[in-house]
Amino acid sequence: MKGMNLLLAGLLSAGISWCGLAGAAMDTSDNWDDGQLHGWTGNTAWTEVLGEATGGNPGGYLRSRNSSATNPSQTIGAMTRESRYTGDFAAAGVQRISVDLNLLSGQMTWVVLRLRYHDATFNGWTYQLDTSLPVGQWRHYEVSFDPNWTDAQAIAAGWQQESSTPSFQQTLSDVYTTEVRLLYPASNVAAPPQLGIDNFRLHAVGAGTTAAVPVLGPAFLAALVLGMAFIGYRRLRKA
Ligand SMILES: [Ca+2]
Repeated sequence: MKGMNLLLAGLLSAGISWCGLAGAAMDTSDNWDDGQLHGWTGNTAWTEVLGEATGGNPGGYLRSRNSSATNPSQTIGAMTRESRYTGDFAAAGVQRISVDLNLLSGQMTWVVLRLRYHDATFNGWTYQLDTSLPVGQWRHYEVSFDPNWTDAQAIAAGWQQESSTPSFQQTLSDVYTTEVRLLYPASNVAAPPQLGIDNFRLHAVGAGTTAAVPVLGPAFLAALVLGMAFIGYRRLRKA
């Protein structure tokens, strides 16, 4: 029983470490080098994302495309509702977002970064990343901002407010989805484009550091839990 308590204590302390890391101001990112989606989905009901193991910038990447023959929104893209990409950006110290994009095929009208507010009843704020991507080439984008900006400051910096969306500051205090959205022209409906996405990153500033912090992936966290469990087991053997 004592041994079991030690084992539980090991697992519990691993859990506490995990929570502590998740709560700190730190970067989060995906490079999709393992070909997995990591919680990203198509940006609408008519799109899907695929994890590609090669062809990224470098390694794996996320491929977005239409999932059905008809797509009334004429957009493709990817979004995430993962807690590490949503919630209170001011509290998390998020002040920059970067991403690599590649128009794999087809044509485009524009591609934006979109941060939606609170839940599905609201829209969000968008930032236009580009209106013309070269086909088959990776291009890097960085967007810096202050989550506490007034609307006037956000608009002056290039952000646009959609309908049914509160202020920039309120939106960034409760982000529902983080999204990359590409609109394509009506002339492209018969042969819709595909978009490659790689190295998506939220840069957090906080705890007195502006340096990028390595992202702790599921494998690291699993190893951490296993390690703590092993320590608990060793204590059990010695007890
Ligand atoms: Ca990659």
